[in-house]
Amino acid sequence: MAFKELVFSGVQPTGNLHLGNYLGAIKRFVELQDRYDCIYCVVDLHAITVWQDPAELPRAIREVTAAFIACGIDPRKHIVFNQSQVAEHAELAWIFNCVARLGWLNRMTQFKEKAGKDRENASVGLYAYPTLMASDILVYRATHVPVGEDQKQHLELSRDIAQKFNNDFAASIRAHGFGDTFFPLPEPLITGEATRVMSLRDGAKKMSKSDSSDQSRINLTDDADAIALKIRRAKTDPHPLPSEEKGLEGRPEADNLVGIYAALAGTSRASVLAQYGNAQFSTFKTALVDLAVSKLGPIGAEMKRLVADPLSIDAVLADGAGRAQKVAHETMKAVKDIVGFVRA
Ligand code: AQP
Repeated sequence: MAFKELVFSGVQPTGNLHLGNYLGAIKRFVELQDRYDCIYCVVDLHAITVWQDPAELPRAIREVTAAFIACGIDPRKHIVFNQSQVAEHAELAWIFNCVARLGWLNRMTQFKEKAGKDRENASVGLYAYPTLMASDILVYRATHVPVGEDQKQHLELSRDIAQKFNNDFAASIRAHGFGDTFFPLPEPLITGEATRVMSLRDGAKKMSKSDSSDQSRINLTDDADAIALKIRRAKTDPHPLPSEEKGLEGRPEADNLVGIYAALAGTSRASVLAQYGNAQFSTFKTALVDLAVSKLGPIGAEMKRLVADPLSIDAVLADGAGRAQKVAHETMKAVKDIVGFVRA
């Protein structure tokens, strides 16, 4: 069956939105708006899989919404909302909990990383995170999902869940007139030069909101001085930049900074190296500071302006949630029929 092309993606309101979230996800969301209908979600149900202070969470939800808008997402043409306002996400997630297999979830590396050694003390929600993510996407029967590299495994699981639901319920799907398949197999969109931005302090670690060192990441709300300081202090190696991409192999910090430059400038690593090959890091970092400040400065300023008016942000979220809920509700009616529930 041919599905209408639709983009869905989400960002957790867990504080400290950073350059990785921007280059790996939000910047890509903006670019896709011209080609697709898009639904962009502040995934607050995902956020509480680890402890969130109830006094802080509303601010974090509004800050991600502000980031979406400040980066250029148009909430009138597309849909922007927070997940907890559309109950169908959690409803479909339960059904997917009964479709997904324990063995599949046991393979998820993000759970292993986040639960760490204290696995027994991790929330059930953290373990079941990927089934909720599948439901976020599939409750809209979305076909394309822009994400950073770290979400690839979860996307593959979403495809497995969609496939198993389609297979398990094939007869019922046909009997209810939905053709041969009910859910599309959503395609990950993981492209560009910054699909995995690394920590500025350690080229082997992903740049992350939860890293205890603020020096490891550039926050979208950092001012010019903070951006400059963090880039100047970023870990490097003693050699000048290579003039070809091959020369970045085995040099994770150099590769990271060149990738960040390329993604911010909208160009490729190769063309950055054509310009800065053989340059010392001091020269390259000065150019990177100028570029980062010119691209991120206006975003940070606009985010601050938007979060100062929480009522306007809440109105955007309420409007988006209303429109999202209409689509999600239709999907859930069909899913209930397919599964065999009795409904009014
Ligand atoms: N370092 C990164 N490079 C490229 N893309 C990234 N993303 C996250 N980190 C990087 C992408 O940003 C989107 C939103 O991510 P998220 O906030 O929902 O959760 P996450 O992937 O768990 O991000 P963090 O920053 O690492 O958060 P914490 O520390 O809370 O776990 C996703 O598309 C993600 O791929």
